Amino acid sequence: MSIYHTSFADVPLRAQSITERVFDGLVMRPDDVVLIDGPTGRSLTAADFMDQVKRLAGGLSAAGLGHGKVVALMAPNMPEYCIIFHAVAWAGGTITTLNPTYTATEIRHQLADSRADVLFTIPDFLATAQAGAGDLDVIAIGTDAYAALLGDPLPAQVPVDIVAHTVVLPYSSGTTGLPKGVMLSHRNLVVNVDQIIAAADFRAGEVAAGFLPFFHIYGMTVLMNVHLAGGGAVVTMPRFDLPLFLQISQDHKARRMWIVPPVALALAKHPLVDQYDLSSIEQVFSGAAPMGAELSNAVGKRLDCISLQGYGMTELSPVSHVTPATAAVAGASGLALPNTSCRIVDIDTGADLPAGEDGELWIKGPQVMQGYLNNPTATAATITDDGWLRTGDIARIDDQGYMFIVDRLKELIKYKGFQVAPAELEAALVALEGITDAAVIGLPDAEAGELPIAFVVAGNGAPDADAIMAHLGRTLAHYKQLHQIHIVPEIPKSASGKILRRMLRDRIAAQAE
Ligand code: 4UU
Repeated sequence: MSIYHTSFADVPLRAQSITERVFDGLVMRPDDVVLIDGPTGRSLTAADFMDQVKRLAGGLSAAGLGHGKVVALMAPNMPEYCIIFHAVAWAGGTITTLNPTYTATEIRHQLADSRADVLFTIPDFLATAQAGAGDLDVIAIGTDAYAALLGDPLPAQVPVDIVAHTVVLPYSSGTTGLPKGVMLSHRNLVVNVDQIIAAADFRAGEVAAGFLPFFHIYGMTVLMNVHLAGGGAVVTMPRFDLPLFLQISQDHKARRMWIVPPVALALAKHPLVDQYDLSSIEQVFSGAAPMGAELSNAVGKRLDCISLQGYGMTELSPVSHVTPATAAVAGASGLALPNTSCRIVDIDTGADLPAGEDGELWIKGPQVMQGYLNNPTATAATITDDGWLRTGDIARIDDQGYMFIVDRLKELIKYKGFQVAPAELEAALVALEGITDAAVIGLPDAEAGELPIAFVVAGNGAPDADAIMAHLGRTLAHYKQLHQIHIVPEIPKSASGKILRRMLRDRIAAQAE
C-alpha cells in the first residue's frame, strides 16, 4: 500500500481544551489588542477577552446552559462571536454554528437536528431567528438578556473528555445527502491549530482582516483560533467588503490574507487594489475551492507576494494540506500537514495509486472528525474502520508530495466557497406540488466557482420556473439560489437509482459549445 506520510515533524497531541489552548496564547500578553470590530474599531485586549469568556461561561453554567448543553450561534463575525464560542467550550458545552443569512426554515432544521438548547444571534436577525426557533429561547447579543448572562467568572475549564467530547457541530453535507452535524472534539480543534501554526509558519503579531465567516470551519479554526492561540489578532468583518478588506489589511500591516478564490479574482483584477499600500502582505493563502495556477500567479504578481493554497474540509477540522511559503507551487493544494497521512485510491478497484495518477484522496490524522451526529450510516460510509477519511475529492500527488485537486467525485456544489448540497435543493423542489423529480448540479462560473442549476420534471399543476425561484428565495439562503431551471421529461439515473450528474453536466457543456 502506498501511503504518503507527512514530511513535517509531528506536533504534540496536547491534553487541553480548545479554550485552554487559545488562553495559552493569551495569558502572557494580557494588554495586547487581540480582537477589533472592523466596522467600528471597538477593541478587546487579551485580558478583556479572557475575562468575558469566563464571565459568560459562569452565566451560562448558572442558567443551566453549560456542561452537556448545545448552544446554537447565528451571528456575523464580531468579537462577541469568539466570546460566546469559547464561553460555551469553557463551560463544557457544544456550539453549533449557523450561517447568519439562513431563513427561518433552515434555522428550524439545524436547531432540531442538533437538539440545540438555546440560540444566540444579533438584534438584526432576531425576528428570523425567533421564527425558526419556535419555543426555544433566543438571546440577542448586546441586549439586556445578553448582559444578564455575564455572571461570576468560571475560573477553570469545566472538565470534559478532550478526545470524546464534541465541542463544535458545524454542518456539512460531506460526500452525499443533506447537511449533517460534524462532530469535532477538543483534540480535533487543538491539533489542527498546532498543525497549521507549524506548517503555515504562523507568527506572533500577525493581524488579519477577518471576513471568512466564523460559522464555517475555515474562519473558525484559521482566523479565530489560530490567530488567538498563535500570538496574533483579528479585525472582524461581518461580510466581505473589498474596500474595507484592503483598508484593514493596509492599516494593520497584515502579513497574510486568508481568502477564497472569488477574492483572489478581485485582488487580481479590481482597480481599487492599486489605491492601497499592501507592501506588508507577504502571502495570500486561499482555500475552500480550487484556485488555478493562472489566477494564483496573477494575484502573486499584482501584490508582489507569495500566492498559495491549502486544502481542507469541515470533517478535517478543517485542514489536511498547506503549501509552505518557502516552496510554493502554483495550483498545488499543498503538502500533508504534520501528523497527517494520505492515500490516492482508484475509485473503481480500491487500489492505492502511485505518484502522478488521479484517484480519491483519503486522509488519516488526529484532525479527522469523530463522525456525523446521529448518523452512523453516513459516518461508516465516510470513515473506514481503520480511520481513513474518504474526502470525495479526486486528487493527484506528485513525486515531491504536492497534492493537486483535479475533480470532485462527491455531489457537493461550492458557491464562492460555501457548501450547497444538491440533495437539499432537490428535496425542496420535489416538495412542490406537481414536481415529480429533480436534479441539481453545479455550473462552472469564473467568479463564483460554480452556480447551482436544476433539472426538473414538471407534471400537472407544477409551478413555472419563476414561481419555483420565488419560493426558494423565501425558504433558502441567498447562496443556495438556482441560476437556471431546465424543465426536462426525465432525470437520467443509474440502475440503482442514482442521479447521473456527470451526464447532466456533459449535456450543459455540449449546449454551451
Ligand atoms: C479545491 O471548504 C472547506 C475548508 C476549507 C479550507 C480551510 C482551511 C481550506 C484550506 C484551509 O487552510 O470545508 P468544506 O467542508 O466547506 O468543503 C470541503 C470541500 C473539499 O472537499 C473540496 O471539494 O471544499 C473543496 N476544497 C477545495 N477544492 C477545499 N479546499 C480546496 C482547494 N482546492 N484548495
